Amino acid sequence: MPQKLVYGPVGSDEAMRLEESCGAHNYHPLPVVIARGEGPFVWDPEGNRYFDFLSAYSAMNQGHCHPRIIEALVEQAKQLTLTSRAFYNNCLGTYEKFITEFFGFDMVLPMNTGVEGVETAVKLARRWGYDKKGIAENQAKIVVCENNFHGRTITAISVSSDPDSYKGFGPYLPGFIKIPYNDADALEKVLREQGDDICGFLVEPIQGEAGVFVPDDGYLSRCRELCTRHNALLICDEVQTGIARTGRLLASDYENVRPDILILGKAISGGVLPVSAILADRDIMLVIGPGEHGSTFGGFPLACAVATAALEVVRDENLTEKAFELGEHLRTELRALDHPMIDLVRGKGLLNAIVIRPRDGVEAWDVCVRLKEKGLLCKPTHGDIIRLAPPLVITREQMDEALGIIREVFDELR
Ligand code: IF1
Repeated sequence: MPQKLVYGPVGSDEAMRLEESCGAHNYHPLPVVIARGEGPFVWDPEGNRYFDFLSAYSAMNQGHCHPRIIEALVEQAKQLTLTSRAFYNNCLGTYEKFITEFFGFDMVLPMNTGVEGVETAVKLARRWGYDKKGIAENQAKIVVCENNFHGRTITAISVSSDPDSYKGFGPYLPGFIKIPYNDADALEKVLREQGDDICGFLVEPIQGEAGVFVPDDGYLSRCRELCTRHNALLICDEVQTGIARTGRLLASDYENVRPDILILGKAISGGVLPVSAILADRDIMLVIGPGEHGSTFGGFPLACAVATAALEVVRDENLTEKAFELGEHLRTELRALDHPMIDLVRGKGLLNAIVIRPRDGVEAWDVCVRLKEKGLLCKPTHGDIIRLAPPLVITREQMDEALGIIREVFDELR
């Protein structure tokens, strides 16, 4: 009898074995397999429940399988999924009106992944530099920050300072100038010296991959002033920090900063589909004309339906205010642990990190494994940092239960 191959769900051991043998080894996941999700929880195939304190790197701000978003997905899927942009469709314009009003910009350019948003912003800024600022052909420069994370394409790794990201993938893209993060004086210096050729400054309002590094108060607003003064575009990568995650709709709202180009991704779809976008006003956005940029899927009808529902959930469930309040609560309680292995706790809203002081060979990874065993999932970064970023729909009671798990694990490590 020939064996019948059936695609379908498998148990944890088999799932891990299959990924190991058939999938590229470009990730090193925590040894847990997720089979189902709802709100702030996920379950493995064996039925164990976990708090999801990673939220797919902040893509699941609205929680797993939010019924309103899933309903929008299913209803739209029955009507129309993709047209390409060769034709109009009856979803895109409605979505574009909605999202531009939601974030207060004239226009949107829809893409799919976060890094495509970054690519798009880089192209738009360069084109603006040539067409509007009068930079000589091929001379445009974009200023970026050390320890950034903007994704995995050649552009993004060309500006990375992490050898894991860029080493062995050269040659790299020219046209970038790297300065220290959280250093407005460095920005001022480079703008003074080379400002005529600088079309933009690309920055994360909080650096996620760097370990939830929160810059000093006033940093972003000074960057805003400097960009305005030197006629360079302020480009904020809010792929991770945007959409209520940090306790404001955008992290740049903390300083009342409005970027010239805003990059969004991840939670714009509530983690349901890859949806990203850049937003800008007309005078900037319209420097790109027909045929000069695009994507087969960018702004596809499913994405329009899902992203609209996902943003409505953020608004209607007051996720911004919830993230702010629960974030304060989380940090207060974590600091109160006063644990010898906790060097510091930092973050804004529900984008947080514990910096671990490794002890007796116990590192951040081991802490995450112990948390997993007690029912809470999170991911270490840089060996000594644990990111805590639950879905924003988590209730205060659920947060306290999760804090109980964290407390238990650290108590065992005293
Ligand atoms: C991975 C980190 C998070 C981002 C910012 C653009 C992108 C990202 C500010 C690209 C993506 C990710 C991707 C994920 C790990 C991750 C991450 F650990 F690297 F820093 F979120 F915390 N701008 N961030 O954070 O978006 O193209 O992936 O949709 O596995 O690489 P993308």
